[in-house]
Amino acid sequence: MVVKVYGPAYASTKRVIACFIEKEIEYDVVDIDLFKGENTTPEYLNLQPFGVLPVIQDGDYTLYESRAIIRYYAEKYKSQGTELLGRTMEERGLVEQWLEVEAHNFQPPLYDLVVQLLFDPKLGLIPDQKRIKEDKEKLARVLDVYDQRLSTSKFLAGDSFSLADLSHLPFGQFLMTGLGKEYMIRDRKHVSGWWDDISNRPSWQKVLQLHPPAL
Ligand SMILES: N[C@@H](CCC(=O)N[C@@H](CS)C(=O)NCC(=O)O)C(=O)O
Repeated sequence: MVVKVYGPAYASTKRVIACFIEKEIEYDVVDIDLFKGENTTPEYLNLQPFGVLPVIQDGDYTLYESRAIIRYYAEKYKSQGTELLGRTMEERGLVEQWLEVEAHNFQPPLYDLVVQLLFDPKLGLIPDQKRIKEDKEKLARVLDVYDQRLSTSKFLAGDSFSLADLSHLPFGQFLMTGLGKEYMIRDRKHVSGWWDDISNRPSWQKVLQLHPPAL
């Protein structure tokens, strides 16, 4: 059964697609254009009642929330493709810890920067400079913690690449390209080396090549 994934042009969906490629899971995409409101049609809301991307359909099984989806598939296909959940209970705990840090510390200020600096101007809205400054300060503090962690650990959860690292790719990519704030990564030696390791993986390069960003 080929899994259907909605909205490949958007960052949160790319988290899921990177996981599919690492786990060698076949998928088909359904394009959704947020700027045309295609996430607010009754058909889409029937699949994802909060109207955000992504959602997947696997036969008659429907699942939304990108991190729930990647956890589900990493567990379901544990022995296929790259092991992404850690090899021991302790590694699994660290994978979960850093997935939570990504969701609650890393992504929120970065998501807001993307909205303020990329989405809002496209909708004719004026970015809030005070919020942008606060977001950059918050993100800098988070990245300082990462730099410390990555000075003693090759990847966030230990010696091997895991969902914890993968989950940072879609929004980390905005720092490098869309937002032009690559200095936030490059000014931190260990974060910079880690970023090169994870973003040069064939899976992420394939995501970027197959699914160009909406903005
Ligand atoms: N927690 C959700 C968040 C998803 C999310 O924010 N998706 C964005 C695209 S990257 C979206 O659909 N935004 C449309 C909106 O907020 O109206 C997940 O990880 O699946």
